[in-house]
Amino acid sequence: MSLDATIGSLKAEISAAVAAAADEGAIEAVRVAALGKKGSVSALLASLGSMAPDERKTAGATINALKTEVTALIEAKASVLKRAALDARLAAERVDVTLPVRAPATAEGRIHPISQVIDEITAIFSDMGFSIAEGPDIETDWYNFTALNFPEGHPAREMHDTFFMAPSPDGVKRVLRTHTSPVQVRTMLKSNEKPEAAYLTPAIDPPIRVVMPGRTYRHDSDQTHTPMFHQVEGLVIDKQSHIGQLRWVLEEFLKAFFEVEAVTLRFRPSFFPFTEPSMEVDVQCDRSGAEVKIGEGTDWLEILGCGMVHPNVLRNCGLDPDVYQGFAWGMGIDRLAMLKYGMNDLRAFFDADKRWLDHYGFRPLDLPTLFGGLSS
Ligand code: 2NL
Repeated sequence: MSLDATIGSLKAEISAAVAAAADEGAIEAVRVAALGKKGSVSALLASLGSMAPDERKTAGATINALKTEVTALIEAKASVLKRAALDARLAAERVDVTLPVRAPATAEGRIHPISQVIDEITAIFSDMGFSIAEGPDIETDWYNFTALNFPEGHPAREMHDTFFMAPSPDGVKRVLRTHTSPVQVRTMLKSNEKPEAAYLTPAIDPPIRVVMPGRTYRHDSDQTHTPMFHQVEGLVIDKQSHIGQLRWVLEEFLKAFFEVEAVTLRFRPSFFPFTEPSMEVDVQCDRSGAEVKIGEGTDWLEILGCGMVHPNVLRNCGLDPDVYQGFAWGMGIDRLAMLKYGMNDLRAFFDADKRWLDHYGFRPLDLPTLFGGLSS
């Protein structure tokens, strides 16, 4: 084939390829195939070396003209395709400024009322000088019952509707804790799985002032009971702790928690294995409206249990009951939350219904503090 014919067909071939190239990748492939080191036009230029000098002169001019033309053709198409790609990207990534701004997680998310109430309770007791303690949900029988003066085989162990764990290879009997009292035992004792070794080893010296909020478990489920619920207990141990101080602590707590000026409490005799004497406490309230109002009215509402720590419990925790005495109390967090925030079904707490949480939940950055207002 003559050089002119070769050039003609090459030009037609490259032009067709350029026309067919649909995107930047395709036109780059055409450029490499024609002008790259092993490209068709480059191969033609390389063939100049084997030509006679006068033939090379005319052929060189023709081939170079082809190269210039092909280069211009490819560049023109490449710039069109580049522009098209940019347009497509701009169209695809366009922001619709008329859409509403999406709220940040801190504005959308809600704190569960139980978490909020635990924060409120710990804020109040921290302010009174108490520390906060937590412990395991799975407890040994010793920490949950024995140390707390529940005699072995005593019906009270069954009365707690206890979830007993399957027997474990180490021979230690375990339960889902039925109250947060074992955390108090752990506070009084060095944390030790073996009761024998823990015996008579106080972890900290009194005075002890500690509150423990947490999950508790009992085999009970109806409109006012869920198998998992929350309790907060408090413990004060010193040489001269007495019921007068207990009464003051409870009154101060309830005033701060319900955000009222005054509360009136009524103490009734009761029984718990771990306290002597034991008392149940009612708070004066008004139940005439849709919601219970604390701090006014002529009705009574049972709100907590308390008492002086039983000498056997002190002894089991390595404290000499002839030197130390203390008081303790316990109350249900879920019920406190329902009372304060006017919810009527306990089970809704654990339904994980977003609409309920949107309604009753708290904003994440509104942390309860006594100086900022507990729930404002
Ligand atoms: C209630 C009653 C109560 C305690 C809990 C306690 C803990 C230790 C020693 C003595 Cl380590 N007492 N806790 C005392 C009295 C009552 O709870 O009705 N809770 C919902």
